[in-house]
Amino acid sequence: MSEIALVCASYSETILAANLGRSPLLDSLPLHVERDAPSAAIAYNRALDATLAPVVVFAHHDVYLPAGWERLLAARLAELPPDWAVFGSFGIGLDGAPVGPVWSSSLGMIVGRVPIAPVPVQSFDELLIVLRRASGLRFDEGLPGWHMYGTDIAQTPRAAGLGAYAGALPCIHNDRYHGALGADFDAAYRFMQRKWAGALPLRTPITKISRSGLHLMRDHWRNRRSAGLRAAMAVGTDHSVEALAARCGWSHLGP
Ligand SMILES: [Mn+2]
Repeated sequence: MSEIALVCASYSETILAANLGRSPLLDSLPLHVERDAPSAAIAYNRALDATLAPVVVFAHHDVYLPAGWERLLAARLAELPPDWAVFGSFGIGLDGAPVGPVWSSSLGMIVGRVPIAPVPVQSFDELLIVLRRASGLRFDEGLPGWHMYGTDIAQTPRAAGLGAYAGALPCIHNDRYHGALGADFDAAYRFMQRKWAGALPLRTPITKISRSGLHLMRDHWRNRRSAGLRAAMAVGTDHSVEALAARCGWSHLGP
């Protein structure tokens, strides 16, 4: 098991204990937790420096990895082309289609197409990102805050001739309903607009990064308009993660 390091940046021991902390693989694998980092990029680079394993799994504290997940991960990694640098449970394909599947508590459903083979992606949802250390890839500490790092970490290897893929690696994202995109989201958007000006437009799981930035305004407006509907779809975060996995048929994963 030492070929993978499991990493989490967490601001809440309660959320961590109720979700990622309940994952069965923690019986045989230590969890490396980064606390009090000023940004996701800094937290994840600190974790890269603090671990040695050739494969590093970065998971949100509100993610649950059902029994057998690590065997399925090994099977998915074995399917990847040799150019792979990053792999994720949920991403946006080059055609704009979502690739999964994962359960989302904030949406109350399983999201993402289920690919038969790994799919190249332009962005990842940050819920779960797998990085191959030998790629030399690191997170860009110029990116502020806790948004968009799943898009940046997909674009960086692609610009260097390496691969970013998503594939069928189910997990539970017990995320809470979010009403609005904040100023920190806008700051990340502006950073990505400048950094990837030559690659725009880029689709993320949340929005579209465009030269004009009109999509950010549109999504602020859509978010306000759909707030009630989305709140009604969310199932809340007080269900046990084992029960959510069972509802999805994911109590025991296997290749
Ligand atoms: Mn999350």
